[in-house]
Amino acid sequence: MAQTSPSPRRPVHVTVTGAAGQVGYALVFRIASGQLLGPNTPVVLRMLDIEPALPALEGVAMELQDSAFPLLSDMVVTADAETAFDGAGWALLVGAMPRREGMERGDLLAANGGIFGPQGRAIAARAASDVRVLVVGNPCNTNCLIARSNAPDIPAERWFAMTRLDENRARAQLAKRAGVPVSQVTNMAIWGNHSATQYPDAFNARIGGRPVPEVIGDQDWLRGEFISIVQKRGAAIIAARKLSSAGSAAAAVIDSVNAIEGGTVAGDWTSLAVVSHGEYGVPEGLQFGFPVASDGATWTVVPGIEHDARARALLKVTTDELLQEQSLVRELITA
Ligand code: NAX
Repeated sequence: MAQTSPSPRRPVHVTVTGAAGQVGYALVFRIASGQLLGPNTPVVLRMLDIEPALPALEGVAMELQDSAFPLLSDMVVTADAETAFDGAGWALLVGAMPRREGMERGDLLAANGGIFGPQGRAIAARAASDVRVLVVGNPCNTNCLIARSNAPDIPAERWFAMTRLDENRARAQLAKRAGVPVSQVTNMAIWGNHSATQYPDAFNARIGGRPVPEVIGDQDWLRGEFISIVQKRGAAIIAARKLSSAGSAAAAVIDSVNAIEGGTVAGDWTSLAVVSHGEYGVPEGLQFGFPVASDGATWTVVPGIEHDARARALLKVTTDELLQEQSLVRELITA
């Protein structure tokens, strides 16, 4: 009897903005090879960048073609946001306005608001009805808040900003200090803003199932140098590479989407900045880095994590920074 092969799955459209940039370059090959959505899901890559970057982006598309990825069913290269988000099941918002010399924080936020507000509206107008959005471009928490508020018909639960790179950096530092493989480090949460005020919480993390402070006895290091290394790791990469993190950022995008779609391991969590519903006293509506557990269909902020007075003070610093960012872009937030 002739064997019938299973009908091929319909491709998922994945939009990457800023696709001609360095994170984009590291990311699109991983998406096309199946690492974002798995080995059975074909993808259509929809790559957006600004007009002057399109020739370079065409070159990236040529390289993707030359890679002959079996799962890459089509590509779109465009400078038009509505075209880019057409039918998107995942929107990975990487492109952003970088901080230029002499630019005030408010100017940077406003310039990015000019990108993320229209992109939010374009996603609402054109993306698939089940679209999910991960914002990477900085300042990613507030950019995500702006985009989300410009797409009020898309449930707030579908919007994420990336704190997973910080988590991965933290896990790697703890593993190195304890002399164990990084896979032994679990329950590592990044709280708050993806910025130098973030709180990487080693006190609730685990190594081989044991609380980190039991394994790494040096509490001063956990409270001091560890936090500072993680908070400043992005700057250390720039100092060494003269370019910001790109390969590790792309890896963290893959990890973030895999955790959301594939679920987190029971008892563990992933770090994601998600909409606050007031958990842990964080003001409602902020896009705040929390420990998140996912079953692949829905996610929740992990409840019941204890913080001592020092941790609470650090959480207040990062919360205040996000509130300040929010107040600087108040007029760009429409809902
Ligand atoms: P690049 O400057 O290499 O690339 C950015 C790309 O975005 C450029 O090709 C640019 O033309 C494009 N772009 C600018 N405005 C755009 C618009 N309106 N629509 C579409 N594309 C637009 O930066 P790269 O190193 O790739 O970093 C990208 C963003 O990720 C930056 O904002 C960076 O700060 C942020 N990062 C965030 C991380 C996180 O953990 N959340 C880590 C990695 C990264 O530093």
